[in-house]
Formats: sequence, C-alpha cells, structure tokens
Amino acid sequence: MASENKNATVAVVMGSDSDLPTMQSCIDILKDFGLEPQVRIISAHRTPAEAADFADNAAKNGIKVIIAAAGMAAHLAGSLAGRTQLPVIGVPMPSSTFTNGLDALLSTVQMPPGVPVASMAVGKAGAKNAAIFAVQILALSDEKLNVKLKQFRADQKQKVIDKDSNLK
Ligand code: RP5
Repeated sequence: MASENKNATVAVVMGSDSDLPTMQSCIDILKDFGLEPQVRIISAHRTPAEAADFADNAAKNGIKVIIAAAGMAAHLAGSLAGRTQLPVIGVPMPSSTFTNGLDALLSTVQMPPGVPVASMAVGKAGAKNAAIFAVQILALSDEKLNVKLKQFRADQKQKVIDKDSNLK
C-alpha cells in the first residue's frame, strides 16, 4: 500500500496494516490541510532493513515530519528517531492483548535522553493529534498552513460553543 507521493512533507508509517483503521483519521486530517502524506507499512521488527532505509533517506526525500504508529512492543517511532534528525511523532496503538495500549504507550514515550519521540495519546485521539501536531510544526514556516490552522482552531472553538448553547 506504499503511497509514492514524491512531494510529501509528512510520512505516516505504521507497523502493520492492522493499525490503519486507527490511523485513518490521521491521514484524513493531513489531507484536509492539503498535505498528501506518504503512507507506508514498515515494521521495526518484521522489516528492520526497510525501516532503516526509510529513516536514512526520509530527509533527502523531502520528508519534514515522520508520524510513526505501532502497537505492542512499539519500537518503530524510537528506532526511526535513532536514525534521523527529523521530528518523529509516535502514536501508540491499542492492542487486544492484556494492556490495551499501555505497552505501546510506554515503549513509545520512554525514549532515552538525546533521542526524543513526541508521543501522542493511545489510539484514535493520538492519531488525530499526530496530524495536527505535524501541521503545527510545518505551519511555523508555511503561512498558508498557518492560516488554515487558525481557522481549524476557530471552527473547533465554535463547535464547542454551539454544543454549550444547545444545552440551554
Ligand atoms: C505491531 O504489532 C503493529 O504496529 C501492530 O500494532 C501490532 C500487531 O501487528 P499485526 O499482528 O496485527 O500485524 O508491530
């Protein structure tokens, strides 16, 4: 399912296609902001050589932010971060096993000092925030994106105000 968008500035990398339903909202939000992400399935454990190749070449391929989603041992975000200076946003995936994502959260967030991963919340909330966080990073040097982000925040605020009004 590799998406070969050569102009992509954001890459969304998942450890398995089983992560895609959780990460779809991340991809959708990036597209809403006009960013067509490069979407890949690469596993730190099952395809480690591909993971290394991706991380080593991401910056020279024009990627500015990497979003990495994985569950269980969830080494994907950290292993990519160890091979690139690009900002890596980690999204812990929930699993049907005993911890419901706590395993992946701890694996993603507990990076050793010197190699940070910006860890989001577990699951769909984290998937959405990963997209918004990537937009926030890119908006620092992209005025059009900055304007869209301001509009997004204003729309979000208005939705809450409307919900509050509807209760009265
Ligand atoms: C992780 O193991 C993946 O990111 C996924 O969340 C989990 C299970 O993978 P599958 O067995 O569903 O492929 O590496």
